[in-house]
Amino acid sequence: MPKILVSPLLAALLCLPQFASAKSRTVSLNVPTMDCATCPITIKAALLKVPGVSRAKVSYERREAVVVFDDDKATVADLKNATENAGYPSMLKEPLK
Ligand SMILES: [Cu+2]
Repeated sequence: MPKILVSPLLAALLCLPQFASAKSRTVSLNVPTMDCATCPITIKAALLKVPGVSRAKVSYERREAVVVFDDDKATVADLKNATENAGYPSMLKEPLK
């Protein structure tokens, strides 16, 4: 096998078990009480502290937080608790596929 092909293939194989074991889920939360452009920073930090959350994209314009998390480690209730404890109650908007 040409050497140039070996390392990407090896990297892909090494990464596979992680992707296979984590059930990644994406949800969208309504966060209606955001009232300025720095609110999303607070909310994002709170969400990223929840174990299992890998990504959080918070939009002030849309009053929305899109969160990617591991279904085995976190629940939607955990995410809602996190935003609420940061001062921003939220509710599940819609399950994204
Ligand atoms: Cu604010």
